[in-house]
Amino acid sequence: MNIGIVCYPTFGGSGVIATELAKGLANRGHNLHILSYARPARLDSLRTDITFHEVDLSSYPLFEYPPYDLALANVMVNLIKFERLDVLHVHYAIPHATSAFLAKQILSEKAAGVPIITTLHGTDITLIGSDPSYKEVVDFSINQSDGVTAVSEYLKEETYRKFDIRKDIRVIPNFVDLDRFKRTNKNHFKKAICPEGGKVITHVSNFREVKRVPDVISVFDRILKNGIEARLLMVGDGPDRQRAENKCRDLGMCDKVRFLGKQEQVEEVLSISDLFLIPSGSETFGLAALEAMSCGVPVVSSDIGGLPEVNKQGVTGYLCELGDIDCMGKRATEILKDDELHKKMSAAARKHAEQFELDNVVEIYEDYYREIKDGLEVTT
Ligand code: GMT
Repeated sequence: MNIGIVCYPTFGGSGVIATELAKGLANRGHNLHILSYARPARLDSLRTDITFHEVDLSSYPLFEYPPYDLALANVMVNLIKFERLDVLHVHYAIPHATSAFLAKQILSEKAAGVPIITTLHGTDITLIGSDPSYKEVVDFSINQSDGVTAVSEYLKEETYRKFDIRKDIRVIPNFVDLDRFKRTNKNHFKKAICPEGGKVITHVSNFREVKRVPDVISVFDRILKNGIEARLLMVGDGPDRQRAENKCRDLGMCDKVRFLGKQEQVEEVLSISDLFLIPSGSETFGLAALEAMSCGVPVVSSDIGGLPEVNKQGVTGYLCELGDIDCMGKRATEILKDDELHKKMSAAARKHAEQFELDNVVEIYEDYYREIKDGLEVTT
């Protein structure tokens, strides 16, 4: 099939999933086109079966905000027309599902057999998508998609609760490349981080407010106060980085915290990690937690959204109520102090991650494309 995939190019989860899906589909013999305003972070190698199409935003004096959704629809029209796409799969509803609807309207019967599949990822539903300034358009665009998927049961239910959706939403969970995200020997790196030994605790995110990065620092502070010799690695960057840095200065523990910024090889950092912290205020799935688990790292998380579908209470780690720093600090300490428990949780984390194996999920998407396409051909 000729498949178009639309995504944000950022380090965030939806861009990662879209890009890894494109690579997985290409490995299965399909021809892929990725559309975005910049080359996605995980589209790192040159391949003849994946073409990247950068959506170009021409500036014009009247445009304070150049209309990205129109430029994107224009690229979609050209791809459907000239590359003869069989499927157009958009990740994150805003504005991708709306641009896809517009492209189909423009092409009319020329796009009749090309299904638009929308994958809902997170804040496109839970935060910004349900904001009154976008809600009506998001609702309409989801209902106009030929197929709709959500990355967790939680997100499916939230979508029905927040919008007036008349479509069947299929849950297709996020996935992980088990070969890439596995524990490997990085002792030299561990020694550089903890020359005198000790535990390594890691957090990976885009440092937006929903990630509650200052909570990570507070939990780490509890771990230190509980007498554990440890270092905290903060991977990623974003608006709350400064707040987090200020917090470690206030707590006088900057020497134990390393802000590593955005990293391509997260699996190397995870390979030396003993615990992963994800205290988010909103999380429809928590791909970063799954990647950590795949590297055998137990997780302490908040118990909100889709996190309980990924992190299993008492098995792969622990879940605490949102903002409950005491609980998170206590649970983290429990795991770090008890080698037997740590070993058990580490093995269980990897085992649970195996249920989200990349190839299996890519095949589920492939079948879903065929199902929706066949359905369209019957009705047209
Ligand atoms: O919705 C967002 O905030 C952005 C999105 C992203 O691009 O990172 O994150 C969401 O999608 C990820 C991939 O499906 C999920 O793993 C994240 O849990 C989800 N983020 C939130 O719900 C905050």
